Amino acid sequence: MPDSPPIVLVFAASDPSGGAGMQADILTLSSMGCHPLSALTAVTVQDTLGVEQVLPLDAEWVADQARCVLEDMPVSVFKLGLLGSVEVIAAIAEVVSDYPEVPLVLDPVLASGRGDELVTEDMIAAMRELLIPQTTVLTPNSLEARRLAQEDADEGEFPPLDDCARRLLGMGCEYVLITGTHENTPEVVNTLYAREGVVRADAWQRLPGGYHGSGCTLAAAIAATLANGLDIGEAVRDAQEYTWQALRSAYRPGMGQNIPDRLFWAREDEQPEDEG
Ligand code: PXL
Repeated sequence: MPDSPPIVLVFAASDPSGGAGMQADILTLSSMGCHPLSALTAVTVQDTLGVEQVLPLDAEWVADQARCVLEDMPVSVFKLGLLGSVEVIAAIAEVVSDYPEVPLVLDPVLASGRGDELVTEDMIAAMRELLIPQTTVLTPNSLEARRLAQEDADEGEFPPLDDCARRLLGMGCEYVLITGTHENTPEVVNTLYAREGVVRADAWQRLPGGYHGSGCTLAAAIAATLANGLDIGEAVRDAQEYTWQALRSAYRPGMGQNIPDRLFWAREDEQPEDEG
């Protein structure tokens, strides 16, 4: 029997549109050669146009899903997406604290790409206090980085992104990758920070249109490259390359946003006009 591929345990919410959330993570991890385990945190009702409802699961059920598979299989990396409630955040924080040697990728999902709010202020506080200190790589977009870093809402102006990264590292994570899709720059610049400063900054051609699930794809891809044994710099670079290719090959199955094609490489032969 062949060896098992590296195993990644995902905590995320279901997205029935297949664009973001658990479905995006499972597709990405499988496409990148990992075996995904899934602990569902919430159920959403949404399509490619927007999120209509979010129902968090009972926190004990989330912890039980994770503990059951963790006792059966060796997990190489944890990946966290939309978490649904303060109670779920606390339950996950407790589970992962029993595995301090397992790298943890935290995608701090605060709102959907289309602007639907997906967290409360209490959930942001719980993420800062309970999860960021256990995080290996935090993957906020620039909007999320500013919100997470600004603990005092009365502070007024948002701090510059370098400052946000320093503050987030000060909360206890090892690395922060701030993505630049929402910044007003000709190219998208994603910057990886450690306590010593900038580890790398990568510029990508800005692709037209809106994508549903691009952040999930990138964070899951980082979980996959880490699980495949790459060091942090290479892991973040390869994950960005994969994500950019998936976005470039995106399709529009409904009336709303484009969905990244996480299996772009398997379809390359079907598109002879695409140089790929
Ligand atoms: O893209 C962030 C995200 C993550 N997880 C779920 C989502 C979304 C955005 O809509 O619905 C379940």
